[in-house]
Amino acid sequence: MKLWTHCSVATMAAGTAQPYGLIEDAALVVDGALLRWVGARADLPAELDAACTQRNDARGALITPGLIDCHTHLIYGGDRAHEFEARLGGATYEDIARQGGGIASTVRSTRAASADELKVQSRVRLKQLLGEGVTTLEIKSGYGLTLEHERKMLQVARDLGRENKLDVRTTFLGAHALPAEFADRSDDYVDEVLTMLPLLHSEGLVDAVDAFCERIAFSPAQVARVFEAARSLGLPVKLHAEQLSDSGGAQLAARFEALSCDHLEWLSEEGAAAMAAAQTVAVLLPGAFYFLRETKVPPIAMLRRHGVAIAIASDCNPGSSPCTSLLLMLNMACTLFRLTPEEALAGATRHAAQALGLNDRGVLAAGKRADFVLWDVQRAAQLAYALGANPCIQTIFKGETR
Ligand code: DI6
Ligand code: FE
Repeated sequence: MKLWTHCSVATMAAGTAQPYGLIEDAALVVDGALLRWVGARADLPAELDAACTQRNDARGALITPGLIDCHTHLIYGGDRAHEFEARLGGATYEDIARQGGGIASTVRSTRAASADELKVQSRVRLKQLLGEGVTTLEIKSGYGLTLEHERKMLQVARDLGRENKLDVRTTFLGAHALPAEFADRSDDYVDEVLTMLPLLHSEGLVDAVDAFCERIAFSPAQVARVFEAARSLGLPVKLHAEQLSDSGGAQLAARFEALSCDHLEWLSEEGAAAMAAAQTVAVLLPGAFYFLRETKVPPIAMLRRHGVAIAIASDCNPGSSPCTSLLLMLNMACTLFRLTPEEALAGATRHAAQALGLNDRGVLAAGKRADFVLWDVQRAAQLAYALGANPCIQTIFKGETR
C-alpha cells in the first residue's frame, strides 16, 4: 500500500460540513488502483500506517480528485481559424453553418485525415488536458458522419485511452450535423445513424449516445428515434440541448433518463424541472459561450433551485470552443456564469463523473478510484482563480504516478 501525507485533501464528497470536503493535515492510503483510506493524519489507524510500503511526502500540496472533462470533441482534422475571423467580421455561427461551413467543414477535414493523422493532431490537445490533471476524458465522434469515419474517430479515441494513463469514455454523436450528401433528407440520415449505432456498439466502440438537438441540426422527433435505438441497446444518452434556442430538448432527454444535457443557455423552467426529476446533470460549457460571444447565460439560479447537479467541461472542438484547459473553464464558469469556485470544482469532479454515469470516481473516499492530483496551491479556490496558470505538480492515475 502507498501513503501520502503532509497534504490537505479536497475530497469533494457531497454534503460535508467543510467546503470542498476539505481535510487539513490529511493522510491518504492507496491499495492498488483504489483508495483504501482518506482522513486526518491523526486518525490514521496504526496498522494501516504500518502496512504502507511506499511513503510519499506531498510537501504541503492540495490534493483533489483527478479532473474529469465530461464533454469534448477532442478528435478532429483541421481547424476553423478562418471562421473565427469571419465571425469577428460579423458572420454568426448559424450563418456559417447554413453556408456549408461550421461542423460540415470539420467533417470534410476529418474524413480526409487518416486515423494516424487524427491521432497525431489529437495527441497535442490531449497532452494539454493531461498536464492539468485530467484522469477521465469523454470524447465524442460526430465529425465522420459515415460508418467508416465515425468508426475511425471512435477507434482513435479508444487508442488514445490505451496509450495513456487516462480513462477515455466514448460517445457516439452520429446525429451531430446533416452531412452534405444527405442535404434535405435528414430523416434518411437518421436512418443511417440507426444502422451505424448497433454496428459500432457491437465493436465495443460506444459507451454513450449523444445528439445535437437544434434548428441547424436535428429535431426532437429525430433525436427521439436515436434515443430509442440507444435504449434498445442498453446505452445511456446525453444531449446537446438548448444551446442556440429552446427546442424542448431537455424535456425529451429527461424522458430517456439522460445522463446529461449540455450547453442549456436557453433552458426553460419545464426543462430544468424535468432534468431534476430524471437526475440529469446540467453540463455547462463556458468556453463555447465565451468563444461564440453569447450573451444569454444559462439559468444558474433556476438549476440551483431545482437541485440539478452542474458539471463544467471544455467542449474542446474546433468551431465553438478550441480549448484544452479545464482549469480555464473553472475560471470562466465563475466569472461568466457566477458559479462559486467550489461549484466549479465539483463540476469538473463529482458532477462530471455523474454526467458520465461513473460512480467510482470524482470524489476522494475509501473504495473510490485512486485518481488524484497534487496542486501547488494553498486553497482550493486558487484552481478557479488564476487565468492560464497550471499549478499541477503530479497526477496519480489508478494508484500510479503518471
Ligand atoms: N455544439 C457545440 O458546441 C459543438 N457541437 C455542438 O453540437 C460545436 C461543434 C463545431 O462547431 O465543430
Ligand atoms: Fe459539444
